[in-house]
Amino acid sequence: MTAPRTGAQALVESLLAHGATTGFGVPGESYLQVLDALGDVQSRFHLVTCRQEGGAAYMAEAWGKLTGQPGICFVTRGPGATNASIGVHTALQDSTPMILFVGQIGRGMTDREAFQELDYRQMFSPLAKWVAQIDDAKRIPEYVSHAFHAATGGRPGPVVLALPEDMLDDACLQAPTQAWRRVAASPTTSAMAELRQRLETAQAPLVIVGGGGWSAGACADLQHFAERWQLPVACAFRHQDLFDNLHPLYAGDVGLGIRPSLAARVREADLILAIGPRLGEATTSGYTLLDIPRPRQQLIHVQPGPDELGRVYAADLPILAGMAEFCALAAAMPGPSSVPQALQESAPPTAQTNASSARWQPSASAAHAEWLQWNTPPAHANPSEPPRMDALMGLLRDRLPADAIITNGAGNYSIWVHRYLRWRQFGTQLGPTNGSMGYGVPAAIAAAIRYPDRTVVAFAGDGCFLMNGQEMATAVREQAKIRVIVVDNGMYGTIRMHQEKHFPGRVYGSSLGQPDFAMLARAYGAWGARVERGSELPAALDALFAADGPGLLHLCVDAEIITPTTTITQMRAAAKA
Ligand SMILES: Cc1ncc(C[n+]2csc(CCOP(=O)(O)OP(=O)(O)O)c2C)c(N)n1
Ligand SMILES: [Mg+2]
Repeated sequence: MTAPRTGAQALVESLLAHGATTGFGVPGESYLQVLDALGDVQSRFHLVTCRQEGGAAYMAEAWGKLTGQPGICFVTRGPGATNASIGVHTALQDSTPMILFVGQIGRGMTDREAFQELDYRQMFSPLAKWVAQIDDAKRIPEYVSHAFHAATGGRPGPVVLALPEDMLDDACLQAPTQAWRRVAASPTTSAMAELRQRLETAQAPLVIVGGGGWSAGACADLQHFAERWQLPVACAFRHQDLFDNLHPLYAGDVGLGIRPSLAARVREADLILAIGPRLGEATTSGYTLLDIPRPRQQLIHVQPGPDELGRVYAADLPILAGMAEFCALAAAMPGPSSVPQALQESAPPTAQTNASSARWQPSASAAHAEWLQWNTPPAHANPSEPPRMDALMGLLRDRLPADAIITNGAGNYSIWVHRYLRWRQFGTQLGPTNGSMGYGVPAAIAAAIRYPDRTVVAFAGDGCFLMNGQEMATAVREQAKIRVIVVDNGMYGTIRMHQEKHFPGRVYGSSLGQPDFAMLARAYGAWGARVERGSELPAALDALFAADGPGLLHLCVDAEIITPTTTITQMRAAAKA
């Protein structure tokens, strides 16, 4: 028992006890007491006041993705909770630990459709790992501990906790619990033995990494394991920071618009070791790379939670394990034993490779060479043309430090980002695998608050930017040094692309106007400039990176160039043919 305090004070005390230092939110009269209690601990907990709950929830999600600690978000009842739901869906599909606290109507008014009343259990049950309401202030320490463990344990994900406003005034004498501890399964000895034996006999294995719950240590172990066996490693959609892209074993990313030669490698592999990814629609080219339910390739599927194992794919070897736990054992596992003389003669082992891995080492090197070529932006002779995304990527990757954090939302502009940038270390890519627009700017703000000394670049389309561009005001207030690049083609380009494929020439509902994004940035108090010619790009980037606070480049690109490989005219002609 501790000194008497209100439920709101006990809640804040519990957050501190679990190590939370930062939260994102939009205030509401439903949780004034929590705001008041947070005001008392300002030096220990930073509350970032946002402009829309969608932005706040994305920031909390990005915080969770970056740190592995649950991202904390506070919103008010009905209208606030519904706005925040986009971030909860992102956390669900991206396996990100997050806790959304929602102010709720008083307990005595339930089921009257009181002002802004919403049944959170019903609304969030398909979106969150766990949804609950704290009806008894004495149980706050129990619920908060449960929330941290539910958000982080097994497959990480979002938790929603409703806080009836009158409960927040009740007394709570119960002390907070000790800080949460990560709970993860370890692979069994027999599973690791079987993995080793399957690798020994494989002819063309491929590792695909992805999903949530990774850490820098897990990535380092993954690299040791891959090196010992000379395994080619591909990264799942928007998980390109799990393996050093310049490592000779890096094969590329298995995402939307996959490199055709990598798609062929996935199809032709005889063993897929999927460490973490669910192998969802974006990672399997619309469920075409692996047969369902029984892939043609042997499948070893490692998942942090039991639900995905055997759900879509009948794996030959399902392994329930945390990423760190699996990679630690994989790194410690002895390398390949020698193989029959005949095989050694066809591919003699080198100093770096050992016998059985030598079988596929040339193929791993070829995959990396293919990727390097795919990743090289083409040269363009005429810089007086509108700025080109491939040229921008070429310039950017020369100047970005290895620890720069890159964010984006959804849109065709992201295809160039994913194709031409290079990720060198864990925790440098924040992209929504649920393809949610409007993510780039808020995610960048969270990243810049967490790592004020690192370079943070947010990419947004003209459509994407205006879904959460209002958070530029938050960036300015927080002095979050984000570098935003708005790729303006005057349209919802992805939708236009699909229209041209399915209804060539019939464009409806996908065109946008062209606001002055640079002026808009300046209106928020940020630095802003407009780029209309490719030749202006180098100086514009210099100025963007030199800006004191948040900055924005408004890039007026040629709408014709709809992907790195095709134009609208070509696409329309192909669809009509
Ligand atoms: C929140 C949300 N709404 C709608 C969509 C559907 N959608 C996917 S991409 C896209 C267009 C993106 O436009 P923009 O940001 O301008 O990028 P562009 O494709 O033009 O490069 C839309 C509307 C989505 N993914 N997310
Ligand atoms: Mg656009």
